[in-house]
Formats: sequence, structure tokens, C-alpha cells
Amino acid sequence: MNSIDFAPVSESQITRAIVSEFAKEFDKYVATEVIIVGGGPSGLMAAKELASGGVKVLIIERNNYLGGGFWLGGFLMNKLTIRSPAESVLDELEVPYKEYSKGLYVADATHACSKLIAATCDSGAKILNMTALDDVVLHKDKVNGVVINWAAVSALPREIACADPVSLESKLVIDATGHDAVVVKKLESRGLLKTKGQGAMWVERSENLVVQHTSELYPGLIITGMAVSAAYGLPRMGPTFGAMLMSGKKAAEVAVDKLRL
Ligand code: 48H
Repeated sequence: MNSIDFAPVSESQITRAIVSEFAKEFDKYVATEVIIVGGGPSGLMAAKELASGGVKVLIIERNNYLGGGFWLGGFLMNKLTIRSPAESVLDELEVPYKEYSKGLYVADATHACSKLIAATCDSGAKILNMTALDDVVLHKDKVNGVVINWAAVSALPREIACADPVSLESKLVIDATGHDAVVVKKLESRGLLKTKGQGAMWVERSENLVVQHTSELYPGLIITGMAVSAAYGLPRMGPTFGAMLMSGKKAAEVAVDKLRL
């Protein structure tokens, strides 16, 4: 390849393309059916399932990248483990894996995470990255949306960035923020519910319990992934991800049932 002639486009055209397309899409999602806070494995899975079923869904993610803890297994080693029967999700996503021992599967974390992100984008779910949850919208004891700000603004001390956030309305919000259970904590800080804090490690019990407790914790607020452990004081499972994926699927089912009511 000697040379390529790229299309003659000016600097201002590039800026306009970004501004106008972003603004158009943002406008469409100012009011939506489901907002998922957190783009880790549970949030991505919930978003993929909902959007593939035709639900209008937006993910809010404070980092510029999606995937949360799904890029690594544990201890900075990028092999994931999944316990049976959750390898079915790896099959769905076409992620190669091998059986390490009976019912325990290992996959490349980077491969699994990339495929999950791609499948979520392909499903039609929309993503606002570099966006942090600031608060919830609460109408008559029901969560009705989220208050957001740019993550960079949220990271600054108040006295430097006294920039007000904006609100997005939704019929349902899903807390998929992992160990911090950030949305749940906004309700707890107002005395509307009480969390137990995450329990100690007990792999054997943890994953079944997380999926079992994935539910609507407060009117309008569904919880998934490690946010479930934090809310209910369930044992943790360490670096194995089957329950995160299955909990995301269950959160989507709970949301669809609620939307139908
Ligand atoms: C916007 C936010 C905010 C905010 C956080 O931690 P995650 O990967 O969460 P899960 O629950 O999908 O998966 C948990 C798993 O990764 C894990 O940690 C396991 C299995 N641990 C077991 C154990 O025993 O330790 O992803 C949460 C996402 C991240 O991308 C955050 O950046 C994002 O939520 N997030 N986004 N506004 N305020 N807080």
C-alpha cells in the first residue's frame, strides 16, 4: 500500500458530526425504559438480554471502558473461571473455554469480556461512558431514574467543580455497580432501606444465593451481580463469574415482568 486518499473533511465537520450525533442520541435516552448503572458482567448481560427483547435500555458507566472486573480472573491473572451451568453463556457468546475439572471451566478473560461487550452493543443497548451516578430520582417512594454527571466532574472536589448534574427518567433502574452497590446506598443514606454488607468467602453457597436474591429491592430498583451480595450480606465467591452472568439474565427477566405490569 503506497498511499491512501482519505475523504476531504474539515476539522469543524468532524466536531459537528460528534456534537450533533451525541446530542440526538442523548435526547432519545433522556427518558427510557431501563437504566443500568454499571457496565460490568452483570450489567452488560442484563442490558444485552433486555435490548435483544426490544426494551429501550441505557447503561451508565463511570469509566471510559466497559467490563468492570470481567477483564481479569483474580490476582491480576487474566483467566476467567465459570462454574457449570453458566458455561452456557460462554457458548451463547461463542467464547472458547476448556473444562479444567468437573463443572469448572476456564476462558481467556480478554476474549470473554470483549465478546460480552460486543454482544451488548450489537443488541442495541446504548452506553453513556465517563458518566457517574450522582443520585436517584425518587417519586412517591419509587425510583424513577438517575441523576448523573460526567465522571471527571464527579471526581473533582465540590469547591472546584460546582457543576450541577442532570437527570434521566426511566421506568426501572438496575444497580449493577458491583461491591459498592452505589444506587442502593443512595436509598440507604436516606433511611429507605438497610443493607447488610458483603459476607466472607464461601464459593459453594455464594453463587446460588446471588442469583436467588436478584430481585426488585425497592420499588423501581432491581439489583444484580455483587450489588446483590452487598445488599443482602451474602458470601462472596472470589474470581468466578457464572453468578454475575446468570444474575444479569435474571435481572432482565425481573425487569421485563415489571414492565409488563
Ligand atoms: C457509574 C459505576 C459507578 C457509578 C461503579 O464490579 P463489576 O464488575 O460488577 P459486577 O457485579 O457486574 O461483577 C462483579 C465482579 O466483577 C466481581 O467483582 C466479583 C465476582 N467479585 C467476587 C468477590 O468475591 O470479590 O462492575 C461494576 C461497574 C464497573 O464498571 C464500575 O466502573 C461501575 O460499575 N460503577 N458506574 N456510576 N457511581 N460505580
